[in-house]
Amino acid sequence: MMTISDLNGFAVDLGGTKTAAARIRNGTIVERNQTPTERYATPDKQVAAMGNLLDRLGYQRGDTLGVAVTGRVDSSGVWHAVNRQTLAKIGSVGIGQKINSVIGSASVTNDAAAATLAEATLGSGVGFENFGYITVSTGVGGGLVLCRRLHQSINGLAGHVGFSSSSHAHEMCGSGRHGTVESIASGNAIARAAIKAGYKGLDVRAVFEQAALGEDWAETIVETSANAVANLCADLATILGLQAVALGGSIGMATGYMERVRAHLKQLPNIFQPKLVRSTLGSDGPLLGALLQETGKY
Ligand code: BMX
Repeated sequence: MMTISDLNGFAVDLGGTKTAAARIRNGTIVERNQTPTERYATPDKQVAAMGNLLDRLGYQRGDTLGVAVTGRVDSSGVWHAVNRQTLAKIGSVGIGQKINSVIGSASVTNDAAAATLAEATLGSGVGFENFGYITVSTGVGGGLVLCRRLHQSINGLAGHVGFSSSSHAHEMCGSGRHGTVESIASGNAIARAAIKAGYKGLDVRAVFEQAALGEDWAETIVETSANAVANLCADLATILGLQAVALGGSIGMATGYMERVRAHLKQLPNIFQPKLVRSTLGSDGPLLGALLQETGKY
């Protein structure tokens, strides 16, 4: 596997649940810290939280910095929530400019796109010409490498695979689209389904524990999520000819989840089954990818 020995600098990953920052030396995260992401914080507050994390790592204006965020970032650097329930207050802001004026110069990219770039360069996607990455986390995000290049679009939506539709989903998604994969398979969806099943106050981890103990209601929720993600993998393989799909995110990497996805994929004809692999970079992926994007080393 390739390592990037001269990848040095700082990175931030603002996800739906936590915001992490890291100091990276020779392509390795040597120090990191994190704080919960405030769902209702304004962009100014989100940038201030990034700045605090970076200060603690010794970042100084002028140091190399890459930033990954949940939500789409369009080609003019404007940040939008696709799912407005995940980040309620960000509206449409020039996030690069804001970071530049408060912290320092940085490129800003979608978190899942950054993770895809990192996996394709340093991790589970190395060697594949057409590769997809899916993170099953607070939301369901993703990225696509086509002909060895990260596929991007002017509106920043390319790769947002969680907003494609699923035959398993029957509710309105926070994106405004009915029946998306995210609305049935994500961490937020699993927590909502547990409440609907009468188990208020259980977090996603607890739902997985109950499923592992053989509780039917929890088993159904986790299985439905895995089935929706398996069919998403098959759809991506069908439309784009992906050779492999990597699963990441706290749910995607939870014990037994990938095996469940694989079991559903195996029910399909071979041609619709991409190779399913586990993310090798895990939560380091968005951080490494953000810095790769900033330095152009990919
Ligand atoms: C959502 C979307 C994506 C993001 C994905 C995973 C928003 C706010 N986010 O699909 O941009 O990549 O979630 O993000 O619309 P996470 O928050 O689960 O890390």
